[in-house]
Amino acid sequence: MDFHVLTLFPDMVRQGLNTSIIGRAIKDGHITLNTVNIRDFSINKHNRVDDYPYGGGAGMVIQAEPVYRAWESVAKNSKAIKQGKKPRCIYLTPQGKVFHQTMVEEFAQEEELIFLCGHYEGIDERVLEEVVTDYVSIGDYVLTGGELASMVMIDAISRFVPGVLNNEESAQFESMQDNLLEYPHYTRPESWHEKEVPKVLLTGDHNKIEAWRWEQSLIRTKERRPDLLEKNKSLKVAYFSPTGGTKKAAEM
Ligand code: 6GU
Repeated sequence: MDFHVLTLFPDMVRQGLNTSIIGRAIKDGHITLNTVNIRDFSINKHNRVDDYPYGGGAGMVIQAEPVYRAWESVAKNSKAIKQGKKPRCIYLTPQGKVFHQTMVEEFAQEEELIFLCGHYEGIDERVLEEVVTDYVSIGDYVLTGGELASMVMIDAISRFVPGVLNNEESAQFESMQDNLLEYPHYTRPESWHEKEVPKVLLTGDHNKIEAWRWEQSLIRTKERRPDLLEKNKSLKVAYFSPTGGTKKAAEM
């Protein structure tokens, strides 16, 4: 998977993704990360890329042409363009569709994604109309720019790229898969601050342990994210217990 990020702050994106699992995935070649500095495509002798908004008001607006040229520098080499299609280009904005796990898996099917990060008051609407295919928000709050949001998306999408997670990391997949939260985890010591590890986890009975974890997932979801169960209710989702029973979201 090839990620391209069009941004005024390429260092922020590179440094943020250079560490841990995603850093390893880049080093191992499972994903590529190409940051493009929009400022390198300035059409102004002082290297400016923003200007005052028509109609007045606070803040500055990023001009269409530098963004277009930055996009073009990536798009012209994309597989999509060679096939006569528009490359998938995601504009990070609180006005977008709210990002969730289903979108993660959908984007993970692409060979190449372009992320466009805005700053200041925004980007001239006309270039957005020409290059953007998807408007995405990472939640209902406002960030100072799209960089952190693009990093969030790249992290979540990369987990679905073959080779990025090792076996142990992949085993951690169940959470969110069925719109359920993960069960609680414990490691040594058996007793800590007079709190004991749940006895069932010490039995070595894997059926019992799986059943307990499944139940904990349901309880935890009901307590912390009842909205997820509500969503499943309307989707008529049934949970299949590892020991053969089922529970419908509607019965929770
Ligand atoms: Cl994607 N961008 C910005 N600038 N702010 C946000 C956001 C994105 N998602 C939530 N807030």
